Amino acid sequence: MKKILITGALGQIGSELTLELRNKYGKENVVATDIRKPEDSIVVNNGIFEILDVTDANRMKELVETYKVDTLIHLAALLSAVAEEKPQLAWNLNMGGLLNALEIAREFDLKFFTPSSIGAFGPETPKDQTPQLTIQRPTTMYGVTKVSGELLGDYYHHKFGVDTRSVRFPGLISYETLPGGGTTDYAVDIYYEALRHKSYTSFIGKGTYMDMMYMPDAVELIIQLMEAPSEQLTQRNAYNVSAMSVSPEDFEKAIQKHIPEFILEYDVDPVRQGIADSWPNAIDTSVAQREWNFSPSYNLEKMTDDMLTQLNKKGISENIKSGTNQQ
Ligand code: AKB
Repeated sequence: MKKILITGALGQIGSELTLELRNKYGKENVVATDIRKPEDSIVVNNGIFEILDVTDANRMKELVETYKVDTLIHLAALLSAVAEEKPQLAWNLNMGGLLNALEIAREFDLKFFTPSSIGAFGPETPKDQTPQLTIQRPTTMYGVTKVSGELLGDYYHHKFGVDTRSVRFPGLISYETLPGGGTTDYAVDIYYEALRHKSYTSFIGKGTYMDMMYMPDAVELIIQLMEAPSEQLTQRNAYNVSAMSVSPEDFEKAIQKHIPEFILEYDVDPVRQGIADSWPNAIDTSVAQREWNFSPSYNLEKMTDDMLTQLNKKGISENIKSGTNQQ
């Protein structure tokens, strides 16, 4: 990876990955792109930033040529809950953007990363220790686009020799950028609300287990996978990755160790609960461990400790006292 272009750089993953890549590979070697350009964003202001709508193949190609890019990290996509509200838009954006990106990776011989998700599994998939290779019959449009994306990754690798790499991300938890429109978003909201109000009403029901990961591990693993020798990688569609399998009451207990008064209540959203019920409880990550040494460092306790510390530093709890809200 010498010159990297990132799409969706202002999203939940992109905003942290971009900064880490700039640190590691040099500001002049990372081109961040997104469909919007907010003036107060650190991603926009501390390095190269270009506007890019990923459905515009000509503009994507122009940027790849202008900056002499050798690696494309394609993150722009709609998440599960919003994709379920707008399935046609989700198909057009998730698949249209991906196909443009893969075509450009083929034409310019780029190394390529795009994330898949635990959303690529469905109700017929084994729920526990979900294998790397298993039934993938998702019942959401998000899942349909993720399975199609995985198949395209395989296809472009085998047919055209593109160096495609991907992982099936679980719910990602971070204190920097909020996720937008996902089923696992409750796992981020719960920390903000614990600090603001010492209570949270979960839209995901008690006893619902889903895989999760703290963002520093997610950023690290993308770099690790992209740096892994090509010949070691057997799964060009996407690797299972996860750091923990967690239910709302597990978060409750972990937060109560820091904020004993914290109360968790439930007001289940049937749409997002339906999506969560169709996903695995806990996936098996042994193939990623074996092939490129995937090894996350944050468990629930360590993540909770860091999340609350970092959010406190951002002044989230002080906002309760002052009555202002900077989020
Ligand atoms: C979502 O909830 O849609 C995402 C995901 C698991 O892919 N966080």
